[in-house]
Amino acid sequence: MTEYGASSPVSGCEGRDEACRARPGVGLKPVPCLGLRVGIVCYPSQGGSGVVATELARELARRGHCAHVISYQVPFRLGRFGDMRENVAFHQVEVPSYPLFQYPPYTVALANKIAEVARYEQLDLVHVHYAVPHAVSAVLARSMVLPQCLPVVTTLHGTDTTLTGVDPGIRDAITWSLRQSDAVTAVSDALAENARRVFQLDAVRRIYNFIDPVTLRRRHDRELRSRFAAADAAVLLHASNFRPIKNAGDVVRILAAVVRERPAVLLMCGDGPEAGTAHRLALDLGVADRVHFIGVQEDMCPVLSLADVFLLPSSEESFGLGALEAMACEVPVVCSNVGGLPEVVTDGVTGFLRPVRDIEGMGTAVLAALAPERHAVMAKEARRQAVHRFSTSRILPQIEALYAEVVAARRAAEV
Ligand code: GMT
Repeated sequence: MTEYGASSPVSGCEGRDEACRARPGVGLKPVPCLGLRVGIVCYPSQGGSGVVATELARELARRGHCAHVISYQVPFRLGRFGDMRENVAFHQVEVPSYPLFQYPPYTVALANKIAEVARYEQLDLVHVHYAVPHAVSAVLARSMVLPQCLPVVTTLHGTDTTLTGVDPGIRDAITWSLRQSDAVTAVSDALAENARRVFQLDAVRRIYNFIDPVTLRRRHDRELRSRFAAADAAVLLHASNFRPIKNAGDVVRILAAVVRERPAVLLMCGDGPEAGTAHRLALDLGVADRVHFIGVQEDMCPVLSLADVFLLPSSEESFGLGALEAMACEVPVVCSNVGGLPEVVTDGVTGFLRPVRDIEGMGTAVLAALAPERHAVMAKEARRQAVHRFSTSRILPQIEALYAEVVAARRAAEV
């Protein structure tokens, strides 16, 4: 593993202390840190990129680095106080409002905050999650502080590459910010390939999302399970932000197909625009009494531990973090054969991949996965692959190595 020496001063960056300490109104002292000081920029809302960024901040702290999470509110998986003692700090972006502004200038406010945190906390680099608009803000912030002191790493998460980032209204700015980034990563080979093509980037490094196998493991709770399901009923689970691409209606349709053959219930975890539609569909299909909407859950472990099969019939999914978290808890996955999902789920081994909108196919796959002997083998293999291929011990060294590389390269370039 990469070793990081103590907070050794780096050539060319010595002056930043004075420059930043001069900024009034920041009440906290910089956190003493033996590793790298990393700014992490993300969306705080329920959603994969914010979850990955939050887990990364925690994991970096565990490894002796300091993580400074920058967003407009505390990310939902970051405890308000709990993480603060662990070298994870939160910095809120303050967005000005003024009658003239029909749209709040968030991109500028974020750049301002990144630069302020970089100076005051002496960040070694900033790592933005989701390019829109974070990469633009980070590159601007880098120009505002001493450029040799603030490498920018941008991680693409999905719709920033397939949807929002390629909107003609912002595409050129996003492309520019990616080209200006010191490194661009993507969470799957499929997304990396897509990004190279649509943004015409030479190098996009694939670094998979990860799970902590120690905290995320199956913990049986028969009493809790019995509140949702009779002893003979299978528990199907879907967890998402219920955006249209998640096809929450298809989750309900798959349940309806399954209950024609055997008893089952469905837990719907999370919240979002299509939750109401899914509920009405459950009523229309006569399965509403078997569908439990359990809302947003900060700790997914108890929920995943109730499940027998995880459903993710999305139209698009660059990785499918929910699927990986399910696998870590011994839950086979039935999902669409799109984007990065085939890199996470091995068809017929840790779950089943079926074409998007293939309700009957997915229903049949759920029944196959629930066959007792097959289920036991798949559950075990799902956990094994999650740990072997995606655990923190495998992925974090790749991120640390990338950080060391970009820090060294930028400093060497400026000497
Ligand atoms: O791309 C998005 O819609 C946002 C993003 C999010 O914040 O939820 O989701 C993406 O990032 C996750 C973490 O890397 C991936 O697991 C999801 O597959 C991906 N979503 C899509 O590609 C639709």
